[in-house]
Amino acid sequence: MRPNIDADRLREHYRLMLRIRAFEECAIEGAVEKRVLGAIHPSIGQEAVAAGVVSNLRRDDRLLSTHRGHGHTLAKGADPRAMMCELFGRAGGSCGGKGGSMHIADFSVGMLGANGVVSANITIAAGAAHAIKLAGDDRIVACLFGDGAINRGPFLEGLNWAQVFQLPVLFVCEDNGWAATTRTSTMTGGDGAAARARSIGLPAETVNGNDVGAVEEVSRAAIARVRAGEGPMLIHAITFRHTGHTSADPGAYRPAEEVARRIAEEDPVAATREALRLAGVDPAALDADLAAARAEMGGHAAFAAAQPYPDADGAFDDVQDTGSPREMAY
Ligand SMILES: Cc1ncc(C[n+]2csc(CCOP(=O)(O)OP(=O)(O)O)c2C)c(N)n1
Repeated sequence: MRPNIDADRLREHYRLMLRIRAFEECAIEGAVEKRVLGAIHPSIGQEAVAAGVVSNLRRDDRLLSTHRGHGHTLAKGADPRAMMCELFGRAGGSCGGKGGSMHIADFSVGMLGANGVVSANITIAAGAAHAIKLAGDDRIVACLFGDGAINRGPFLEGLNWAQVFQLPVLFVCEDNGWAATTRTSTMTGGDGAAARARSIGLPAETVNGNDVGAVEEVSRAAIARVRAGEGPMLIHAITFRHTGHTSADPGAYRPAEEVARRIAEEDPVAATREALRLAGVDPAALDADLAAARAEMGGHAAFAAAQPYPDADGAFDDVQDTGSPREMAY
């Protein structure tokens, strides 16, 4: 852990990472009980990226996330109770219970959407950043995506557009080494995300994505630069997800000994706890943080499970209406 961060700030990150992990553990329990339907993509092991990048954004900054976006969304300040209701498909959910895990948006905190279409959030981020540039204020956009996303077209299109128009957007490649069941290095030419960004003129930095202090240091500098109008940047954060691709995926395609070793050596929550202990924080207080996170998220899950499903009359509210093809033909 880098010594760039004081114990109070590190404790804030620790608590946020515990809350993210507890949220997902409760969501997984809900999925096992078949009360959360649809895929849950846990970000367990990747919490330091959410904490180190997203918690340094302003509330009015914009955020675009992926199919693995609970941590990013919580770090942006979205209401965890509404998020849990959304996962449970209940009234009171962030999107009225009609979106689920992969489609959470909460415009009140600048969270423009999780996205199940790999890489699509990158071009949306460029569009949102262009809107901010036209508005002429100093908000910025942060867009997080996986390493698999860099092998799709919108990565080049979005980064190129942002670079050409010098847009206020911070791209963050959250590199867990896998794209679903495929080891990403086996399908990626060249040196990957940072090299590709630099090839079109975007400054890029690679960072240990399991070290929340390191992520914070790099992202604070990047956010300041982007906010100052100096154009887009990319952060390549190397991390590791503990679970298979979804909560229903045992991940049998990954070598068990590699998974066990990386969890033992790289878990950001354990590393942060150890850094706090070395800084003199009483381990009992750190245990209390964990208990508080679990109690909070368990309470939200119990609340969500007791809520009614959305009213059928509202099924067509808040959906795009382009008219029926029959009407348009006449
Ligand atoms: C356009 C598109 N193609 C394929 C998929 C199926 N799919 C879902 S997640 C995923 C892998 C994404 O890998 P990565 O971007 O590295 O994110 P990770 O799941 O590792 O966090 C794929 C191929 C999809 N959702 N969208």
